[in-house]
Amino acid sequence: MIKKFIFNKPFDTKAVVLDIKNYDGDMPYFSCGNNKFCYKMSKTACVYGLGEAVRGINKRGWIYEGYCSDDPSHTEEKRSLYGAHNFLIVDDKANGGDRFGVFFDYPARITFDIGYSKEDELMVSAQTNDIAVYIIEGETLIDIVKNFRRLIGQSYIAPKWAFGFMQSRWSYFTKDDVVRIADGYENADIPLDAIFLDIDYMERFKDFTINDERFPDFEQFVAYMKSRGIRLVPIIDAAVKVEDGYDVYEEGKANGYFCKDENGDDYVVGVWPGRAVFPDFLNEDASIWFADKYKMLTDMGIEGFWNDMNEPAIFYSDKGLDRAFKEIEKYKDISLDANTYFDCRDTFSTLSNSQDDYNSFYHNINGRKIKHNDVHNLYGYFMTKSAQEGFMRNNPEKRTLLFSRASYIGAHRYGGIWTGDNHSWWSHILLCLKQMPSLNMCGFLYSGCDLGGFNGNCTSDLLLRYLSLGIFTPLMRNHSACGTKDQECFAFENTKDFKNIVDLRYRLIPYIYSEYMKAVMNNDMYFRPLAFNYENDEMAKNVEDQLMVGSSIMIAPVYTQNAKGRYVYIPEDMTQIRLNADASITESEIKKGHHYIDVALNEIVFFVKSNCCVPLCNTAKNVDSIDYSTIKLLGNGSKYELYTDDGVTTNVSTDNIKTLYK
Ligand code: MIG
Repeated sequence: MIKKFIFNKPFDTKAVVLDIKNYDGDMPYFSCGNNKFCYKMSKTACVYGLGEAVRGINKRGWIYEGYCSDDPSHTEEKRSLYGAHNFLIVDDKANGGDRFGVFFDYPARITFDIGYSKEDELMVSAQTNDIAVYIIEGETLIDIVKNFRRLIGQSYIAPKWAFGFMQSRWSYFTKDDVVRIADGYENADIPLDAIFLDIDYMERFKDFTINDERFPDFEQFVAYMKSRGIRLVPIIDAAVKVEDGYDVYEEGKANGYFCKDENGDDYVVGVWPGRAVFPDFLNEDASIWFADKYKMLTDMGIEGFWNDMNEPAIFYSDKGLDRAFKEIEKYKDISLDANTYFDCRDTFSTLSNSQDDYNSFYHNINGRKIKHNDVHNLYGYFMTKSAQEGFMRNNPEKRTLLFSRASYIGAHRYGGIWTGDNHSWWSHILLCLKQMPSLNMCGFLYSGCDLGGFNGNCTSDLLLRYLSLGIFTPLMRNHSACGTKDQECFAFENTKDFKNIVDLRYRLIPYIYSEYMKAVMNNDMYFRPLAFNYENDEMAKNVEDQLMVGSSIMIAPVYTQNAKGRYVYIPEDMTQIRLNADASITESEIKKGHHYIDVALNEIVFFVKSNCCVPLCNTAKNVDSIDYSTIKLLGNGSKYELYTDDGVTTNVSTDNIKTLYK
C-alpha cells in the first residue's frame, strides 16, 4: 500500500513514523531524473493536497512551492504560505485507473507545477537529489489519506477548552485591556474560553519575560482570569533578543545554541526584539534547553501557547543591513531615473526574508554543520516539536494547547496551526474553507484561520459570516492586527446576533469534539471535500464551497457580502437544520439536488446526512461548564456515537465512545 523510494541521502526530517523498507522496483506513475518527478495526467484528473496553500481544493492549474514563507498577503498569485506540506493525491481514474497519494519528504524548497506549464503534466522539482518519496495507494480517496496518516503518525490532541471560542488581538497592551475584553464578552453574554496575549505582554519582545508594569502580578492575574473561566494564551516568537544580562540570550550564547554564520559566530537578524538570534531547534540540546524555558509560564498557570515568526521570519540581518547602507551611498548624488529609483527603494525593502540570509546561517546537527536553506522547512516544525516534547517531559499526563505559524508534515503530531495573516476580506472566508480539508489530509486537524481577518478592517456582517464557518473549525479564534478596527464581537452593534452564533458553537461542542477525537484516532479527516464522500457523484466533485464536517454534517457557509443566502448542492437527501434568529432550531427534510437557501446574518443553516444524528446541548459560558445531560439528538437517524473524556489528560481511547439513542 505504501512504497518508499530513497534517492541519494535524504535528510531525516522525522516526518514519517512507520519503518518501511525501500521498494525494490521502479517508481510507479512518475518518470524521474534530474531532481524532477513527472506524472502525465489526463484532462479530467483532480489533484488534492498541499495543506496550507492558496487557491482551490483541487490544486490543478497552478504552480506551488513547499517553502515556509512569512507572507502577509494571501493572494492568488502566491506560491507558498507558512507551511510546507508536500503531500498530493492524484485522482485520475480516466488514466488507467490511477489514484494515489505521494509524499515528497524534502526539507528544502520544492516546486509543484500542477498543469501550470503543461496542461497534462504534474511536475515536481526539488533542488537536489536527496529526497525520500512515498507512494501511497488505497481503494478510496479516504483510504489513501488514512494510509498516509498512518505513515506520519497520530495527530495532535488539543485540550478540550481549546475547542471553545477564543479572542485575540495584537495590541492588548495591559492587564486592563485584557479585563476589558473579558468584561465585554461577559456583558454581551457571549461565551469565551481564552484570551490571547500577543507580543505586547513581553518586556521589549523578549521571549519568556513579562512586562511587570503593564502586567503586574502575572501569576495572580492568570489565576484570576481562570476563575472567570478564561485561559490566557501567550505568544512565543522564534527569535531571541540580543541583550547582555538577558538569561535566555546569555545561556544560549554560552552553550552555542543559536544558529551560526559560516565563521561560527551567532547569526544576528532583526525581528521584533530588534537584533536577535535564532535558537537552533534542529540541535537536540538547544531544543531541550529552549523547551524548558516555557516552564516559567506553565509554572504560573499558563496552559497554552502559540508559536510565531518561525518560518523563520527575518526583517533584516546585520549582514544585509551593512550591505544596504553601503549600497545606498551610491544613489546619493546621482539623478535617479525610474529604474535606479526603484533599485534605490528596494535596497531596504528586499532585506526581509531574503534568500541571502537563509543561505548564510547554519545549524549544528549532531556535529554536522547544515546550511539553513537546505532544511528551511523544518524550523517551525522543530520549534513546535521541541516545545510539545518539553510539555510532555515536564507534565506527561496533561495536554497543553500549542499551535504554530510555520509547519511541515510531522509537526501535526505536536501541535496545531493557524493559517496566519489573512485579511478582513470576503474571499478569505472561502480560502479558509478550502484550506481546512487540505490541511486535514496532511494531518493538521487542530486548525483554523483568524476569524474576522487579521489585516484590514472588519465589518459586522463579515465577522458574522466568518464566525459561521469558524464555529465548525476546531481552532475558533477571532484575531486581528494592531491598528485595525476593533473586531471583538461586542465591538459591533447587535451583539445578540453574535451571541446566537457563538452559542451554537458551544451547543455543538459535544459533536465537534467527538468528531475531532474520532478523526485523530482513526487517522480520518474531520473536514472532507464533498468529492471524498461522494466519489461517484460528478456534481459533488466540483463543489469547492461546501464541506463535510465529521461523520454527519455538511456545511455551506455564505461568503458574499450582502447575500441573503446562497445556492447549495445537496448530494443526497438530508435534514436541514436551521438556527433561527431567536436561537430556536428548525428541522426539515431536503431533497438531493440544487437549492437556494436563505441564511440571514444572524442565522446558521447546516445539513445532516440521512440516518444520522447530531448531538446538540445547551449553550454554556465556557467549555468546562457544558452540561452534557442537556444533549438532544437532531436529524432523522436513531443514534450517535459520542466520544467524551476529561478533556485534559492524555488518557485517550476508543473505549470512551458510547452510543446515544434518540
Ligand atoms: O510581524 O505578533 O501572524 O498573528 O499578531 C507580525 C504580531 C508578527 C504575525 C502573526 C500575527 C501576530 C503578529 N505577528
